[in-house]
Amino acid sequence: MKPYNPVTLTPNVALPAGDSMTSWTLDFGDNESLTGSGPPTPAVHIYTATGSYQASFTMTTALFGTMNSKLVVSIVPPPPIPGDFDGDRDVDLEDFGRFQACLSGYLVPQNDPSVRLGQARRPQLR
Ligand SMILES: [Ca+2]
Repeated sequence: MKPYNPVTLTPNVALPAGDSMTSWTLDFGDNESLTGSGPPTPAVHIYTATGSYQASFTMTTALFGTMNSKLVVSIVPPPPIPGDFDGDRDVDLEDFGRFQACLSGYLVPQNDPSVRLGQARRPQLR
């Protein structure tokens, strides 16, 4: 299945003159995080499930010590893709097979190998 939710989190930090960042941690809220020192850069992250995640950014500066900022990240299901009949986020030969089976009917033998892929997952007739 193709990933559908890459999220870019960009810590926006403006320190007063004379201060500098000594370390930072970007916690994505799903047990994964990034750490670094110096100015943070935008981080791209992929969440593996839909839901709400409490992300946080913690930084330590020379003058102010440790500070923390939180953000709720909501991952919602993506819109359906036209032609993706098996819901795996792409349109390929399996989808074509399902389409062909619907077009001709389940009882019509299909000789094209791509069509057989779709037929293998068709519901059983009772
Ligand atoms: Ca598909």
